[in-house]
Amino acid sequence: MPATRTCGYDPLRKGEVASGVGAARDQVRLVDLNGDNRVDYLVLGDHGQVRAWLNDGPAAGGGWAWKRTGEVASGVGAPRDNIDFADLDGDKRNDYVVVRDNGAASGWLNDRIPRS
Ligand SMILES: [Ca+2]
Ligand SMILES: [Ca+2]
Repeated sequence: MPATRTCGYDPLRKGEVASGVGAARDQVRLVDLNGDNRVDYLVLGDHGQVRAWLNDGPAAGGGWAWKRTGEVASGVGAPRDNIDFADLDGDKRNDYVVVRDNGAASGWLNDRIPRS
């Protein structure tokens, strides 16, 4: 039986792309950190610290390949809920952004994470 389509999307033949690392859903972000056009898997801590797994694409033996990089941001004193990611300088690497409760935003450029 063919897999069900959803609004024009075909289901991935690879199925699950990440099995998780023990973090809760509200800690996980999918963001392209290294500018290779593949979203990477991020886990944010309570104080805005970020651990990352870079997306290496489909694995040869099935499933998806992720390269653990460890902590890529130690946080800047803002809670997880205030952290966002956006490419501020146009280099295709998403940068670290804190959006405060009054709507003001501050950014930290991402210039250390190598492309795969
Ligand atoms: Ca990436
Ligand atoms: Ca950037």
